[in-house]
Amino acid sequence: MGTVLMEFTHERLEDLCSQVQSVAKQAGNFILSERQAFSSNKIEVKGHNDFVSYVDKGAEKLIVKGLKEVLPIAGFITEEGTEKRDDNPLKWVIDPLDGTTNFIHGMPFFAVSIALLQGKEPILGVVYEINQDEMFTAVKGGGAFMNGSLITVSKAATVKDSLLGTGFPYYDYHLLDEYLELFKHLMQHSHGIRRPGSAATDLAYVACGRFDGFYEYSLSPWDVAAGILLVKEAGGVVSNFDGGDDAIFTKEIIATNQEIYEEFFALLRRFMK
Ligand code: 2AM
Ligand code: CA
Repeated sequence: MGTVLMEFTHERLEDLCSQVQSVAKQAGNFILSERQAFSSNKIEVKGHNDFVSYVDKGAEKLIVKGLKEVLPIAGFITEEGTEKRDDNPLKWVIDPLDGTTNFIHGMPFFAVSIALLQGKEPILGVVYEINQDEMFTAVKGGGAFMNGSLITVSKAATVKDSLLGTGFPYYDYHLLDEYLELFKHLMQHSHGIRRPGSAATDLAYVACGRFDGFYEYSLSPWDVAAGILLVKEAGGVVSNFDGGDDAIFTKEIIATNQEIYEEFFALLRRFMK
């Protein structure tokens, strides 16, 4: 049987999920312990506004080692590329430190994000927001949880009554003008817009109802794979800017509760397409 057809029982997924939480927590503890001693001299620049430190790489190595023990058969897609085995349809998608810029500047939002993908579909997702010690988890078909308690998306019925999360473009400016037009509109027709700086955390916040919606473009699979499953399992809707449901690989994402999705999608199309 090819790995793409590998079936996991709900119990098996739950068991994997609790092991992944331990790995995420270990990485979180490492990241936190390095924070005091962190020096800006130790930052490398990957691209325009794209930073990486030994903390990102160290956390990633720790996570990869842990996950190899949890499920040796699976491949990997990782942000820092310390492990390259992405030919397996069953693979871990890892961001060891989502919110590196926040981490570097001593700002609060940064998280470990780990998803297990079967083909293009996430079947397990863990986002661990380190500062608040909040562990967001989901397995396909099993609901979403924060520190073990069931979470659901918000009940806001209109965009006007919504608090929205977004990420500002930081290296890809091809939609900047359209983005700012939508921003201008939402600023005047919503409860407000926040930019925490960690997409994984933003999606977890949609899942638990703190945000009613989130949108951003030019994200990578490791930023969103786990968060997408969290939002879906918490009863929300996720799509790309064309309405397609494969937002992991299409670099554009909208994630909202059920109620505001159509209205928000229409606004996005009006201003950004
Ligand atoms: P990262 O920290 O793992 O790279 C938010 O816009 C998303 O973009 C975050 O998930 C963050 O993931 C990524 N990002 C990378 N560089 C950034 C920057 N300079 N400012 C904001 N976000 C950045
Ligand atoms: Ca990262």
